[in-house]
Amino acid sequence: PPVSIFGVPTDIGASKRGASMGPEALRVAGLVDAIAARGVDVRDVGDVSGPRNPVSAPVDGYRHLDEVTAWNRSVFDVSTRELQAGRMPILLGGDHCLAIGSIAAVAAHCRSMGKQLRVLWLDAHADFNTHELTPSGNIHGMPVACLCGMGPTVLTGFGGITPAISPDQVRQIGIRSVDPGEKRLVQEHGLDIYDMRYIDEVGMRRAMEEALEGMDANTHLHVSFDVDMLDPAIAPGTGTRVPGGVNYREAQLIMEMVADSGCLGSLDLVEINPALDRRNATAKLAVDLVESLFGKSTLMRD
Ligand code: DIR
Ligand code: MN
Ligand code: MN
Ligand code: MN
Repeated sequence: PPVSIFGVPTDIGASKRGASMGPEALRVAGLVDAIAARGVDVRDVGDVSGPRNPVSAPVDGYRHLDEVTAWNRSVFDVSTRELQAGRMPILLGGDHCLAIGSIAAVAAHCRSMGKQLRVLWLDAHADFNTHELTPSGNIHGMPVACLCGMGPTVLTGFGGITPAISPDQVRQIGIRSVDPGEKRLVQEHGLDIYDMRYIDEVGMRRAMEEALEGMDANTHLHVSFDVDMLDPAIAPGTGTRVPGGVNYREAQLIMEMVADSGCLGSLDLVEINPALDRRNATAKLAVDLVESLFGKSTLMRD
C-alpha cells in the first residue's frame, strides 16, 4: 500500500532529552527517498505537535502523564486517519511511549476491517512496566503494558476498547533488559519474548520464523522498532543503551523476513537520539534497515 510518514518530535516518555530530534534525523538520513526508491508511493505529512517537555519528577509512578496523553491522542488521530485512507502509517519518534497511540489506532482499524493483528516489538526492553513496578517513572518503559490494559485509563482507552491488544498478539525480539517486577509480570502474562540468549542459542532465522508463525494473508503486522534493540556499537544514538544487542546482519535478516511475509501494515521508528549519536549513524542505519523492510535484497530470491 501507499505510505504516509509523520514525525512526532517529543521525548516526553524518556528521562534523557533528545529523541525529540529523531524525526528530522531520519529525514536528513534520506528516509523518504529510500522508501520511494523501492517503488512505493510515499508521502511525508509532516510533524504532529504537542506540549513541551517540562522535565519534571514522576507523580504516582508516572512522569509527564498529561503530556504523554496529549501526544498519544494526536498520534492516535493521525494514525487512524492514514489507515482509513488506505495508507500505511510510519511514525517517526520520538520516544517509545508513542506506540500506545499508534498501536491502539492499528488495533481499532484491524477490528473494523476483520483483520488479525500481530505486533513485532523490536527492543532491548520489554516495555511492560506499570506505575507500581517502574524504577524510573518513564512511560516509554510502559507501552506494552498499557496496550494490554495495564495502565492509567487515560492511556488504555484510545481505541474505544480496553485492552487494545492481548499479550498473545505480541512477539518481542532482542530483549536483554527487564526490570525485576517487570520480569514477574511478563511471566504472569506469558509474553512471547525472544531474548538475546534465545537468539544466541537458536539463531535469528529460527527466532524470526517462530515470531512470524501463524500469520496469513489476513494478518496486519505492526513493527514497533526501538533502535536500542541494536548493539550500541552500531547504534550509539539512543537514550538507554544496553550492551550485547542485535548486530547488523541479524537486524537485516529481521527486516528481510518481515518483507518476505508480505504482511507489513504499519511501523514505528523510535528512540533515535541525535544528541547522543555519531554523525547521524543511528538514523542512517535505521534507513538502511527500512530499505530491507521494503524489500531491498542482494539477489532475486524465490
Ligand atoms: C526501563 C528502561 N525498563 C524503564 N526502559 C526503556 O525505565 O522502565 N525502554 N528504555 O525502551
Ligand atoms: Mn522501547
Ligand atoms: Mn528500549
Ligand atoms: Mn523498558
